[in-house]
Amino acid sequence: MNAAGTRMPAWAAALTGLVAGAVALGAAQIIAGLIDPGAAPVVAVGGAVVDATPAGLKEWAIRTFGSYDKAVLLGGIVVVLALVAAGLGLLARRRAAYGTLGLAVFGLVGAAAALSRPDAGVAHVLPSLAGAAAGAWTLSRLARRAMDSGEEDYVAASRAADRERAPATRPVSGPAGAVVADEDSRSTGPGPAMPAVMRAGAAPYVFDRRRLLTGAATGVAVAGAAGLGGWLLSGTKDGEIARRSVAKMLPRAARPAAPVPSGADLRIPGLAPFVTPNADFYRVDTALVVPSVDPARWTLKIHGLVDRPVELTFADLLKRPLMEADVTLTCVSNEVGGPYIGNARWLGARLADVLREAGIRSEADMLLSVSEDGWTCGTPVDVVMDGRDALLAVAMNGEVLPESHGFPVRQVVPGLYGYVSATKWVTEIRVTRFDRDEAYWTPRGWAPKGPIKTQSRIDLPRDGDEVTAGRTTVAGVAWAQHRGVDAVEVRVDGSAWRQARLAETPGPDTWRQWSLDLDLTPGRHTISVRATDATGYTQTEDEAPPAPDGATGLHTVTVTAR
Ligand SMILES: Nc1nc2c(c(=O)[nH]1)N[C@H]1C(S)=C(S)[C@@H](COP(=O)(O)O)O[C@H]1N2
Ligand SMILES: [Mo]
Repeated sequence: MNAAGTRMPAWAAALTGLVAGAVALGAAQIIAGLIDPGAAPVVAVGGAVVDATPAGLKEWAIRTFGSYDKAVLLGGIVVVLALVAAGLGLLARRRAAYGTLGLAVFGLVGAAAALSRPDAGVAHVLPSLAGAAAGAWTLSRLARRAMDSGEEDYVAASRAADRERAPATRPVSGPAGAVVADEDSRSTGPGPAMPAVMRAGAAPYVFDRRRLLTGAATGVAVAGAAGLGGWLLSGTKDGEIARRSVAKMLPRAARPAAPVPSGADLRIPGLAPFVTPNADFYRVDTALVVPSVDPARWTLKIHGLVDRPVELTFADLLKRPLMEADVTLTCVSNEVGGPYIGNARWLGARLADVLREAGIRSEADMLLSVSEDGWTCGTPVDVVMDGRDALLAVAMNGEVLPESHGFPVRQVVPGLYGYVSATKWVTEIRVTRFDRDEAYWTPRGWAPKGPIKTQSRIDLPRDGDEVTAGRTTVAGVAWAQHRGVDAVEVRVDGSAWRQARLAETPGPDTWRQWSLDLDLTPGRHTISVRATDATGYTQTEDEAPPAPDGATGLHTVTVTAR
């Protein structure tokens, strides 16, 4: 039959594939919105990619794209999908079955990725499978719409020819429904005349650009509406409502922290403020979609090597005496001089007390905490039990935890990098042993244990800045959580180290601001900083990359004085 007609042009075939792909994703999104946003195929595949990505590449991504790494990954997946969808459209032009087959393969890949996610249920295959079905239907429908008009033309033309001989009324569409124009009926507006390729005995296939484009536009609109619907359904608003209701329930601290000493913040423009506002707080996690946890249904199970397993509700947690603590979080993947550090005042229940009630067995040395989305974190038991302010935190800087920072409950343990201590959306703590269990990052090239290394950073001037010759202020932050910073020194052009002025701190668990006024002669200068912690240890000049257990080396900036 095809031999009788024209073939769809390649661009048109690619377009049918693209639109089918968009409809597939839109359909998947709306169903995922009903089930779980994490089951959306792009998110599920992205999550699988994140988990499978070697540590080095992930580090590179975080370094290169910063907080945008997730957007870049999702964007990359969408671009790949678009290319494949266009390719499927081209294949389907040869044989319709190829398109269906390709979409089916896609549906299965998405479903497998969704099932592989740690928090998956069987229902998580639905978005991908339904999306693939919707995509396949759209693809064949669009192809027919663009190409089978020739047959109608042929029929219509022969009828018209008949009518010419015996004139009859034209079909009219109307409310009575007697003759309703087919939704697929030919457009009548200006446009290319249909080349009715008619050969004896065969219904010709004719490519109709207009019909393809209107069909494609409908498909794109449907896909967009479905995608938007899915996004609205996926509970972004529910999360805000839940946060607001929790804000009303939050009790005052039974043990409030003393106000932050006024001398903790030197208030130098360009210097990181002592308290990092929540909106500016760095975010690092593997979650492509922020887990949305309903506090009314949240529980924390503590089990494993304990005498009495416990399960706490959110109300149980709030009934406990809550305490405040100023703690600076740091990410192990932070480069020397990097931005993945922030300081906040946390409100929460003392983790050690909760664990003591469960009765930790003596052979246990690891707390394997698990988040809503299945991420895991291994924290040494002795660190949590040694009296430091390790918390199950519910508030950050006087606000309910933001969703991206772990709402409704996260761990905070002073002195340990976030990947081994700061579980967000925490729902479970398995008391276990390091020789029995492994947390998420361990098989991915990061050390099982991660105490924070003594470090310092120059915030101003910034690398590459031009400064006026003469008096210049250098300032920054230094940290050695739970040991405390005792000294910060600055070196210009390899001369002798000079003591910087230290700001006050509320305790050893936060970073400490420092500053020093320098006299710079005109020309290029290299400025380095180093910190000494309260154990007397001075940070090493030896350079090490972030993996496996934190970067070392001195932060150095080069400036030009004029
Ligand atoms: N559930 C979950 N919690 C997590 C992570 C994660 O990937 N998932 N990342 C950890 C890491 S590596 C760090 S550095 C801190 C960062 O906390 P923040 O995003 O609130 O700054 O969260 C920790 N908690
Ligand atoms: Mo981290």
